[in-house]
Amino acid sequence: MIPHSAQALVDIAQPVADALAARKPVVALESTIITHGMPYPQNDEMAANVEAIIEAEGAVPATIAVIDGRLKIGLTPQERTTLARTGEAMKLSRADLAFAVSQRRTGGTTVAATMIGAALAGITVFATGGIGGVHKGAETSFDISADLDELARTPVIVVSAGAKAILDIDKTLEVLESRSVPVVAYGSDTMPAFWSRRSPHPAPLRLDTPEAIARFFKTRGALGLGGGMLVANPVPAEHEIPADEMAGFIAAAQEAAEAERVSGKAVTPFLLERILKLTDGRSLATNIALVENNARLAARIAAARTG
Ligand code: PSU
Ligand code: MN
Repeated sequence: MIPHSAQALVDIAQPVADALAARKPVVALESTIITHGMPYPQNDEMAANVEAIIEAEGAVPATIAVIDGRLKIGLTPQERTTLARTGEAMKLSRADLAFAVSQRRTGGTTVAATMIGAALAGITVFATGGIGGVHKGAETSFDISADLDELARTPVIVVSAGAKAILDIDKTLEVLESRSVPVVAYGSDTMPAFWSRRSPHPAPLRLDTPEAIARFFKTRGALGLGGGMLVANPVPAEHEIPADEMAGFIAAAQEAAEAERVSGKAVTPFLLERILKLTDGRSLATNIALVENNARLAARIAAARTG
């Protein structure tokens, strides 16, 4: 499956290789959420729980990361815990994935870089929390995540809880539309906003079953349309923080980022950490619940693709 030129650089964990060879469902998972999205030990617990949920659904999890210059498709529990504890991991997107491999570095892969790893290995379904997108104030900062370009070019289904509410959701949807990325809300007419089930934005497309999502993706491939697609799965009601409650915390975090002139890759981790503090950890509990919810749906989509 792996292109010849990449074979010497990539390690596919045995359970993942076996599942791919037997055409069993596999779900890719990102690792920036582990290295830069949550504190230790919650990051490690979250990653272990998410893998267990995927296994309970009958699929094989493949957490993707770069460890000592090896592009890993699937981590052992020990590798995962080591990654969760290290304070020195890079945050890797398309621009720096090969840098980390060539310099024998260690890093968490963002949505963009995880899509690249998944596609190299032949994995087409990927679960995460929230994608990167167009930041508030992007008209002056130009801060637009490389995740959006990756969704346009790499054929992987990304299951998320929408765009993080720290982003400008309107502008994020506009860019996705310009880049011809399908955005499918799962069982909802409105776009979810990560910690909240609803946003004021109507969903571009809606589907209500994993089978329908799998069929949509297959049809895109059959028509030669290429590229990925974004599934937006609302957080379960019992874990949500309503948008009007989150708005104040997000605005405060945003102001702090501007005051401290945070820029580039540091913006998303800074905002997430600040919001965690402002909400007394409540945002983290919701973040964990929504990733678990996305893992479950992703496993069902992966099963529908192979079934
Ligand atoms: N959502 C989270 N936590 C995270 C991220 C998203 O709840 O850590 C990460 C993802 O890896 C995403 C990245 O791809 O943030 C986007 O970063 P940037 O905005 O710098 O592209
Ligand atoms: Mn950015």
